[in-house]
Amino acid sequence: MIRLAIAGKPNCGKSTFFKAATLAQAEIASYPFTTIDANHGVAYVRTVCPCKEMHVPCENCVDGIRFVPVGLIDVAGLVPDAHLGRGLGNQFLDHLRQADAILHIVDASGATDAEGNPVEIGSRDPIKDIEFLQYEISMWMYGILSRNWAKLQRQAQAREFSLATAIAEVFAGLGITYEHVHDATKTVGVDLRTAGEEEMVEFCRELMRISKPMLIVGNKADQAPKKCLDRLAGRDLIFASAAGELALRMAAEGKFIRYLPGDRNFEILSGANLSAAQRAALQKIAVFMEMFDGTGVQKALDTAVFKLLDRIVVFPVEDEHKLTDSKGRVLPDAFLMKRGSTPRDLAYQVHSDIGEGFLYAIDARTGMRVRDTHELKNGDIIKIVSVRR
Ligand SMILES: Nc1nc2c(ncn2[C@@H]2O[C@H](COP(=O)(O)OP(=O)(O)O)[C@@H](O)[C@H]2O)c(=O)[nH]1
Ligand SMILES: [Mg+2]
Repeated sequence: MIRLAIAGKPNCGKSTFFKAATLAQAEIASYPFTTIDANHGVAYVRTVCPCKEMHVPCENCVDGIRFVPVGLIDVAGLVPDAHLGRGLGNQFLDHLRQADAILHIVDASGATDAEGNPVEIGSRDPIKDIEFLQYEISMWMYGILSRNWAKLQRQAQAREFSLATAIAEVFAGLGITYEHVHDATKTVGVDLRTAGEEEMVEFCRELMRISKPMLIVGNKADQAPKKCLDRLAGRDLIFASAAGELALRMAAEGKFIRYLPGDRNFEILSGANLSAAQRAALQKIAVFMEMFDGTGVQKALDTAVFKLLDRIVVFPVEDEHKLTDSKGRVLPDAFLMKRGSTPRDLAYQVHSDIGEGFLYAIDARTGMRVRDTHELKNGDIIKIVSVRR
C-alpha cells in the first residue's frame, strides 16, 4: 500500500488532518474509523468507478465514486534546528522511512510561531514554514555525510565501488537507492569526490526531494487573514481546512448532511436536528468551500498520489464480461499502479504466482488481448490470463 506521511511543526494541524482523512463513512470503508494505531491510519484517494460507464451493478463505490485506500502516518512534530540537537528523533525518522511521499502541513493563518506556540493570527509569516522541513531533513542528511566522509571515501576505494553506492548504503534505511544518488548528482551537477560544503548541501536537498516527494498543504486557511493568503498565493500548495473537513465527515457520519470527501459542497439533510450554532458553523464551512473549491483535504491526498507519485488506478477482474472476481464480486479491487506499468506488473501485484505464470491480458472494454509490454491507462479494467491461479 502507498503510504503518505503528514509532517510539520507542532500545532499546524497534523493530527486534525489525520483524524479527518482517516474518518470514513460506512459506505466508503468497511470500518468507519480506520485508525490502526495512534499514528497509523487508512485514508482514501478519490477516483471514478467504471461501473456506471460499463453498466454493471457495483457495491464498492458510492454512486460511481470510488475510494481507494492508502496508508497515512501522523508524524511527530519537528521544530527548527532539530538537526543541530540530538537529531531528528528515531520516531520521526522511522515514520519518514515508511512514507512514499510527505504532506507538509503549514499553518497558513500565521497563528503559530516557529516552534508551534500559539501567537496572534496573522503575526507569523507562513512562507517561513514552507522551507523549514526540507531544510531540516536535508541538513540532517548532510551532517551524517560530512561526519562519515573520510570513512565513505576509504570504503569506496577499498571495496572498488563508487562513492554513490556508499552514500546509498548510508541512507538505505530512508529508502534511498543508488539511482536516487546518481540522479541527484546529475541534477545538481556535482562531482562527489571533489564537492565542497555548499554543493553537498544542495546535493542532499535534491536527494531528499527525489526520494521523498513533498506536497505543501496550507492548513487553517479558514482563519487565515488576507495578508497570509496573499503571501502564499502563487506558491505550489493546496489550501485546506482540516478542521472543516473533520466537522463535515462527522456530520455526514451522523447523517446530518450528505457529503462525500472531495465534494465541493454538501447538503443538509431534511430532518437533521441541528442547533443554530451548528448550522452557523456549517454555513461558515460552506463559504470556505465555495472560495477554495472544497476543504482541500481530499484534494491534498489525491494530488499526492496521482500527481506527486504519478499513480493510475487499474481494476483487475477475472470475468471480463461481468467484471467480477471468482466470487462474483463486481470490480472488487482497485490498484494504484505507477504510470508506465504493464499488465505483467499488475499480475505480479495481484500475486507473485500469477505474475510468474502470466500469459496475456484482456482489456475488458475492448475485449482484445493486450501484450505484456502494453502500457496500462488510468481506469483500465484488465483480466489477466495466467498458467497459475
Ligand atoms: N481554524 C482551524 N484550526 C485548526 C485547523 N486544523 C487544526 N486546527 C487547530 O489547531 C490546533 C492544533 O491542531 P493539531 O491537529 O493538534 O496540530 P498538530 O500538533 O500539528 O497535530 C488545534 O486547536 C486544532 O483545532 C483548521 O483547519 N482550521
Ligand atoms: Mg499532533
